[in-house]
Amino acid sequence: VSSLFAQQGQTGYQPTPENLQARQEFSDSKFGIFLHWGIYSMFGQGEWYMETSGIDCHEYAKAASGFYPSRFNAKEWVAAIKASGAKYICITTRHHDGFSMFDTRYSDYDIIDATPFKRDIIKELAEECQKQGIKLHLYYSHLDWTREDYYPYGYTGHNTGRTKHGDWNTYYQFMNNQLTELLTNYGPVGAIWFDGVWDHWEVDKNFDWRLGEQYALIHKLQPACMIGNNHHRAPIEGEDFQMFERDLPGENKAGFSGTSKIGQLPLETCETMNGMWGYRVKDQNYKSVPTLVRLLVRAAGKGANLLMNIGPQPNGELPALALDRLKGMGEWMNKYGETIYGTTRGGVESSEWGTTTRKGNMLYVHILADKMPSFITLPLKERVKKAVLFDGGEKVKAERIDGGVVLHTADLKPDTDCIVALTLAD
Ligand code: FHN
Repeated sequence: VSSLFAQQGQTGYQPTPENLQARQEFSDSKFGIFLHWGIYSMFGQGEWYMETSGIDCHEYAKAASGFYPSRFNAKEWVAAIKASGAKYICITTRHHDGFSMFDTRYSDYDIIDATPFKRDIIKELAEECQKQGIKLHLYYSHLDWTREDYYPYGYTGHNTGRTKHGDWNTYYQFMNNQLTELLTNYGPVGAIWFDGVWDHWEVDKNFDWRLGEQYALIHKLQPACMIGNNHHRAPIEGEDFQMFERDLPGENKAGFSGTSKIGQLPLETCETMNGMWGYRVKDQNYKSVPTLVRLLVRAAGKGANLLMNIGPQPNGELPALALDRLKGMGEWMNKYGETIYGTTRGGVESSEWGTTTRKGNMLYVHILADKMPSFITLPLKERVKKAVLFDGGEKVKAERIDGGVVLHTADLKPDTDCIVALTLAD
């Protein structure tokens, strides 16, 4: 299977030096914010509303003429996100419903032609990201529940009233035209975040998305632009990072990552702040700041970034609870970001008590448990020169044993993340 998928990629891909540098910066940044925003937000039932409720796509499309997010303010969004400590924003330019949130020449089903708002949200966001110094990644759906040329059908979208014919080549060209717009009109794009190829691969593993050609086009337009694809499989040639949905690398709780072996590329895990990607009016069940922080720390412990999702409201505001969580995460990152940004996995990647991150000769032991363990054993080859609490610098007893070091942690106070900083001998 893996060679089959490999064939679909950009054969002979050699990332440019700018691309390799972008990968490094991405890996170092550890934290991004995901935004699922579209006309689906108006229904308040998540981004799959058309499909899950079996709504005719032509009826659904009428909602566009009522899309007027009067409170949208890119400057406020970017400022709130930046203050959380996140280093990049990934936003849906076009989700499975097929509606384009940017000004596209290739369809009238877009923010400019189909809504009274007539403002290019992606442009406003891109300009503000540039101004405030945060990277912009663009989510782009391969799957489309509205276009007739998204044919043959895949796994989903059978009840949305599309005509059962269409020319696949037209659709492929349409996607490439839109990708060209996105990579030409919005300044430097940090990444294209693809989603939806699984729609065909679920029914036909051999379905040829012609990804190789598409990836080559992207890298030609912006060599530094990274490509990630949420195909829930091991990376394909031409991709620049590997992503995991609702799971940390190596886990498979959500059931999407069964075949995703961890490769050599930078890693990213995406997760929702409440339970839904797109705005869901009923779901006020936002994870607490400590829970979110612990997730971020556990991801960093596995060498992965956390891409934390928010579903903006139809009026253009970020939900108050999301803003509260952004603020809380920012306060934590201001104090402890040094143990997260620019780190790699620390060696002990996941344990009930927590995880570890590493930077140079510093090893950070993140104790994420509510009940402090009496001892923590670390399989360390290096000698520990110094072991202190990151907060306050109090000494922590570190005892050399055969094959490692034992930290005496019984007297430490549990916290969201109680961090012991170890200085290792060179
Ligand atoms: O179907 C989408 C879903 O709406 C959302 O965009 C998530 C984000 O990872 N990805 C897809 C499911 O795999």
